[in-house]
Amino acid sequence: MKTVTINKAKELLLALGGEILVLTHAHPDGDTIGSGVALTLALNKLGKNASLLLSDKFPRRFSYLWGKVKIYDKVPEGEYTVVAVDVPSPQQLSEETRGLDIHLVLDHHLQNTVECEYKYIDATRAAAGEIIFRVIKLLGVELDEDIASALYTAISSDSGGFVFSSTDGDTMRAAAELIDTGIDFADINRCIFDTVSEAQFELQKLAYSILERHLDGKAAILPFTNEVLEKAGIDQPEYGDVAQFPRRLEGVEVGMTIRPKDEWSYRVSFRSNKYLNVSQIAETFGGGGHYFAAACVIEGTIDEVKEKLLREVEKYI
Ligand SMILES: [Mn+2]
Repeated sequence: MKTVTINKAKELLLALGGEILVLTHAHPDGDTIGSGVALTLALNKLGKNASLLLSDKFPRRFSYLWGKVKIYDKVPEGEYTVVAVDVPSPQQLSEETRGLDIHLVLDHHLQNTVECEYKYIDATRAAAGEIIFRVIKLLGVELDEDIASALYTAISSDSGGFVFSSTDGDTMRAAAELIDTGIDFADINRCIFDTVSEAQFELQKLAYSILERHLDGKAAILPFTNEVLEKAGIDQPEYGDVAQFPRRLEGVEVGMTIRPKDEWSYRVSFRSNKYLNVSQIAETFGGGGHYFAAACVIEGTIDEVKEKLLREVEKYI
């Protein structure tokens, strides 16, 4: 693996021939989908044969980006080059996409453990979308409304609507340029932050009733298990941004949302408020992320998972 500059990343993209697959992460958010769609559109504008490859289902809330590019939900047959966007670790890929040879990774996560030939990381950026914004400008591709909508989705999503501390002047300048193309950014923000599906609404109701506080109220846990979901009559849970909930409670520094992955393990999403580096905690369990938002997978029963989490969090809180 070779770490490269953004200029070298641009050169690598320009040199690509044949079919290109732009790979997004599992449990996709606006950043990976928006970055993926924007880069795919830009490569197509350069006359290249690029498509989006999903590691998971395309989220309905971003349906306004659907159909802008060719999308694969399964790894296609044949020869292709893979470029991954916003993918921090192999854990964030599907079983199928984890097996791919990745040519280039473009990402903004503090720790990136994806195996690949070349990697460009800028962890100072609030969103992978900011990196793709810069790459697209270096490629000399004009920002049209489709590219701008996708990039705005990416940047607004990961900066929490430009309110997280990761937001800086560059984030706002990129957003300003995107807004100037004439996109309906208010509607995009509504789709990202204000609209919940009925399934999400049901899950949110459940969330408020199962929230637990630990460690003198500084840690909060949302323990979704198959039993809890079943009892609430939820068979296809849509989690949406429920991971943001526990940290909103006064006095809570870290919120941990636990949900079933398979029979033996749980997926954990961390969100912290002021000082706890949850990326470091997620890493001890083989995951990763950012200072204030991270994720990992932990094996065990729900009680074992909670105990492992609290034992680790207690060291820093
Ligand atoms: Mn991201």
